[in-house]
Amino acid sequence: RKIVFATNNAHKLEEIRAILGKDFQVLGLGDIGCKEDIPETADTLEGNAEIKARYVKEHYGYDCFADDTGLEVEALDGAPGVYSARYAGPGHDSAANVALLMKNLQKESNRAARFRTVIALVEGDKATLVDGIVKGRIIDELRGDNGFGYDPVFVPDGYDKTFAEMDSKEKNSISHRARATAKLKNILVS
Ligand code: ITT
Repeated sequence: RKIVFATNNAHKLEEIRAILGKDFQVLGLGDIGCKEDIPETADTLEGNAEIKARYVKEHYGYDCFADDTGLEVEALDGAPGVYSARYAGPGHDSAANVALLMKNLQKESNRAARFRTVIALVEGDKATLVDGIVKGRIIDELRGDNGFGYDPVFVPDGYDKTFAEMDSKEKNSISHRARATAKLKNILVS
């Protein structure tokens, strides 16, 4: 089955393709000729995921799903959360976001955090939302070269290594995105 995933993030696309498996042909925004940035104007993951998916349906006509993901840090009252992609400000990359997070947690002993992914599936004019959470902690150094974004500083509960120290198969078996995608898959096959 063919389905469009409304993302500009190549890492997310790769992860979702691996998690959904070979029964699905997942097209990215580039594959449908969508080159513009979709404005993410909501202040919740749910809102932004739905905006992205509905935008594609409206402008390109495809049933589609979108992922909005945030890192929620307890000691920072849930920040960076929905603002995870632009924590260090517009135009800054992931390295700057991670550096700012390290700085803001420097003297903090409570390192608890969680990743949360919300996926919005738009079929016709109906939107369905599912989410996936993985709990863990933020360490005070960067470890590992795999993954992307905040992966080098996030250690999931029950593990001693960061997501960036895991191979993609291991991350994709326990991650926030894997959990949300499992729920998506159930909907798509039912
Ligand atoms: P799209 O909106 O095009 O899907 P994006 O990268 O802008 O891509 P988000 O708005 O969901 O995605 O931003 C999420 C931020 O959190 C972004 O900075 C990512 O680097 C980071 N992030 C998302 N998923 C992650 C993961 O599995 N591991 C580590 N960091 C992640």
